[in-house]
Amino acid sequence: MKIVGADVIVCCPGRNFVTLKITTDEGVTGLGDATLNGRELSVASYLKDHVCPVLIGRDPQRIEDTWQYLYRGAYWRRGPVTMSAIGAVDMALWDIKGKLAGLPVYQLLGGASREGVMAYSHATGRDIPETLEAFAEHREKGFRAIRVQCGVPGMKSVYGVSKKKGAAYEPATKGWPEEQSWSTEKYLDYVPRLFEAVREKFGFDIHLLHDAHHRLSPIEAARLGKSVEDYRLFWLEDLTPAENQEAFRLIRRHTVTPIAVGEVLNTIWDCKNLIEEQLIDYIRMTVTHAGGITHLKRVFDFASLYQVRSGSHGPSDLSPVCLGAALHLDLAIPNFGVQEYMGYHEQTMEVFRCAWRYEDGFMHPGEKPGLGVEIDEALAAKYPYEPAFLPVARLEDGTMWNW
Ligand code: CS2
Ligand code: MG
Repeated sequence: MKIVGADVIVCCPGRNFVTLKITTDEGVTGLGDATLNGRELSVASYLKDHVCPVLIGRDPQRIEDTWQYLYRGAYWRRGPVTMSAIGAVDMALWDIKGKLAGLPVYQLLGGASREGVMAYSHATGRDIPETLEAFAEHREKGFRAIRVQCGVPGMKSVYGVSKKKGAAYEPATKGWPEEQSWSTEKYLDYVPRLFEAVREKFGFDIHLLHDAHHRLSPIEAARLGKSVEDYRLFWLEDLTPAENQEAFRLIRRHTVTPIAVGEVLNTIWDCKNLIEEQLIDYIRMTVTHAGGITHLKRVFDFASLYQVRSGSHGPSDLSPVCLGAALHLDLAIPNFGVQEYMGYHEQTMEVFRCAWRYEDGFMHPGEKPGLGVEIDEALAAKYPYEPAFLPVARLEDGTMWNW
């Protein structure tokens, strides 16, 4: 069997997505997500100009060999662009493998290890009352795990909070990077009150998550983790930038609040110390940005040795193909933790037809052979790419900060 086609589909049904479609000489096709928010065209070019040409003629069944060929063969290693391109190829080849076997991919990964995949959604508000309202709505939808993010008095905008009440949160803005101002002091003084209000109103039955989005120093992260221990969070995410994995030793010394890291990481090397020193409790890497199912399963298997569980990134800026692939992994691995599920724009769900489903707090990839997601290419063509950038953040004195 040979690969005869590898096409990159860039479209914008509600937001930009990059999808790779691989076609075999027997007419079997596979899809992979290659979306990197704010840098979509970089991955599209990496695929079109450097990867797709060398896929033609290869045996699509040789998934591991293709992964090693693309990882070692590039010479230049790691990074979100390279690993997203490899991730898309890997997803598409697993999709083909499943279709050839007539099995959903999770069956090829060892079968189901649970009945369903617990999902968490996003409850956001411009203030605490609005966030509590959103929390109640998500509880009504059956979510057993809900992330809370809310505006902070004295700050014009805060990560994770949409500008209009009830509007879906989309960080990327068309045209030019939005400059946002950040005050750690205002944030640290305020956010514990958010968790206190949620626990006071809704109790402790629902898992409570929060994303600090790389904003704190290690000692500030330790202080936050310690100050919210009574609210028993499921996790605090991205407390501090994780390039320096040792920074988490300091945080770990001061708090028992569980820690999640990883959505901006893309190889096992980026999280090896975090896992083997048990500095984190959940690894957030995602199928697209972490080199596909083949590599992410390697990361999760390594993490299982240290009782670190998965918590894959699943925002609306990763395509339904990525979510489908994530759900196959989530269902099969022994150390599953939780799956992020923000939901998608209506136009997105018209272009991508999915076998995966959400029901009463849990998700399932479905039983269709392969990944179970298809793309309507004619409809996708009606939504051309629209340049969009993620915001940048500055401290109130103008110092560049981590968005
Ligand atoms: C966030 C993401 O979902 C999350 O945990 O960190 O929404 C992140 O901000 C976006 O994926 C960036 O494109
Ligand atoms: Mg995050």
